[in-house]
Amino acid sequence: MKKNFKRTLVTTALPYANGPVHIGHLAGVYVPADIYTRYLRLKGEDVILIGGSDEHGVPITIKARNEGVTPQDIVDRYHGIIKKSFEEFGISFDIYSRTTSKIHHQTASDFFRKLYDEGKFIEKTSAQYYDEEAGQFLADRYITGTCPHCKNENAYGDQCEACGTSLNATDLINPKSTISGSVPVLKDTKHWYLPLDQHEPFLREWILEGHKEWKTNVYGQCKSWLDMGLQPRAVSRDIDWGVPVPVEGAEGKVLYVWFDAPIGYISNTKELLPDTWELYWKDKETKLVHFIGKDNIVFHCIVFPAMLKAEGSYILPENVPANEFLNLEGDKISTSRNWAVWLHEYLVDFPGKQDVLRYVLTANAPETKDNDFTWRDFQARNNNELVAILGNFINRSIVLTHKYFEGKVPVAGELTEYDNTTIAEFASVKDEIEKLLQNYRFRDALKEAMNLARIGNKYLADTEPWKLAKTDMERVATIMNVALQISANLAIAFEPFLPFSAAKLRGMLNMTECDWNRLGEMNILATGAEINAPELLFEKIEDAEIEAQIQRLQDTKVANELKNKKANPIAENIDFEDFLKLDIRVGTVLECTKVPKADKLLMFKIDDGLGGRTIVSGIAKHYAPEELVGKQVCFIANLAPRKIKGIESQGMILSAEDFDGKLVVTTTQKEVAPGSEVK
Ligand code: B3M
Ligand code: ZN
Repeated sequence: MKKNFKRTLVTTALPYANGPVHIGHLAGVYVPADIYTRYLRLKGEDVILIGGSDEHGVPITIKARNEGVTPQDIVDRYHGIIKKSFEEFGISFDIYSRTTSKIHHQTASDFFRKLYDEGKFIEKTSAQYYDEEAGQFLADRYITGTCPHCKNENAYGDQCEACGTSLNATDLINPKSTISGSVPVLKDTKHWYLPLDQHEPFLREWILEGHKEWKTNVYGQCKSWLDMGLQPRAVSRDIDWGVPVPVEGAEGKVLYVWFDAPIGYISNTKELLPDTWELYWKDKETKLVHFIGKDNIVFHCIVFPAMLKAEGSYILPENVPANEFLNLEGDKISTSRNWAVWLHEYLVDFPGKQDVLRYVLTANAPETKDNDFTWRDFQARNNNELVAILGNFINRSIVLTHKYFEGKVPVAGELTEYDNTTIAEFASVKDEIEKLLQNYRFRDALKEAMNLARIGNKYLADTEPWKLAKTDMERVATIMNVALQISANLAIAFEPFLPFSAAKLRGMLNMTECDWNRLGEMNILATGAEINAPELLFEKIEDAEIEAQIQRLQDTKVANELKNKKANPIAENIDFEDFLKLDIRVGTVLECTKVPKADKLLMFKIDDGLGGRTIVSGIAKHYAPEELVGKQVCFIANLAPRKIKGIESQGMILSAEDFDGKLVVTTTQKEVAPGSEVK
């Protein structure tokens, strides 16, 4: 049964402030949340959009350590970059704050303390790895060792990245601290646990019975967690970066990042609305919606609700419309492999095209399954949809209004049957979009909005006002009035999806207000009202721009492959006598030419200090002939001569072969006399 709510509180997952944000973040969480919030705002509802950076957790401390800076330096840097990216893409946060704020530390600390005082945690002592040299307990990520499953020697204490198995640090064979390199010892430590098992009956009832309407991917994940049985979860850690555990004797311990981060939603609301925040968090008539990615489902559907329930005064989420993942050109987006389209880089290459990315990411959103972003699809959707349909219709409507009616909305005469069917189609689409938006089906909602533009485009193509202009200006006036009213409708319908373009369009149409409730009406623009000069809403994206992006990804792939390549194993040992048999010399290249009909071969004339010799070498793919003239090279001088393409080659030039097959000729570190021996 659907409740009627008075207000809506929308939260978006707090991204870790240890790197910039990419298209996967935008597609999975921030664009859908923004569409939803903008839509409710347009309807005049009471809604706030809360965001912020997640600035605690072990990965941030590891990054800081690797760079030789403090965790605070890291989060200051990335919080700034992330916040700016969201602003640039029009994510309309009412607040975007951070979990290192004072108000958050206080809020999270108080939250913990209340549960602690009321006995809602259990305390357990367990043995954890401790680095005696560094004098600190080690988070699982700080321990490496051999994976018991695949024998990878560089497995982390929480996971082996080679075979994907998740591990406990105590599973590792030969554990080593990454801080000091020493062998860690086990030492007892006390922690607080949230007894999720005790909350299980409630969670089962609340989710499995009470929220059957949740997206199937979300509901399914919850069900499988619940069916496996919940265990108590530690909510504190032995590290020095985070919110200190507010209990005497807990020095050196902080709240586990997944305990404090969701409380960040509350802290940020408090920061935004110091006097009225409780209305959004504690009033049953508030609808709380968490937008997240699928890897965060358990925390938002099970752990955080259990925390809120245990606290007692908070409402629980009404929905958690988590998305699946967006892939990039067929591969999983990965920060460590730099396989991503970073938002701040996109804006350098495509300035002013925020809406294009918003459009493509929504049209192709990973709502029900993982989806793929490809640059070709990006180009096609821009050129064939935004430019050819939406942009084209708007441009024609405004250009023709200027051409025939001096830029003023003309008076409509009698409507034909065709006009009426067009208008009717229009009116029905509005309900459809609303239903979809309310059910978090943003890609279908966008399709419907685009359908409005299609209807408009078809209307002009069918009625051909430019032909009637010679004979029937009254009819032309009616057509243009309808076309302009459709344009005004589009300015409303696209506002949640493409806020920059919608604002530009409203500017052209001189619309001062934008009210979702008027969507479908055909008298939004008053007759006689001025229309401004047309501006292009979208422009064609050329092949070369797309090819440059694809090339960049290709380069990333090659670079990654090189990074992963290891040197070949060393060949069998040889005797010193065998080595002495080789006569290696240095010579100066006098001439170098291509060998005809052999695309790999170069012919060298070498000054070997003994009257000169000819050597043929297979490095034409790696050097232009003139590049090597005058340079010194090392060569094997006593290799039996052999004929290559009819030329007698008297020796062999030595080259190093890089992991990607690239050949680089060897030379000496300083110039030496031609004929010098290499020993
Ligand atoms: N920072 C994980 C993530 O960025 C985590 C989300 C917190 S939401 C409270 O995927
Ligand atoms: Zn493994």
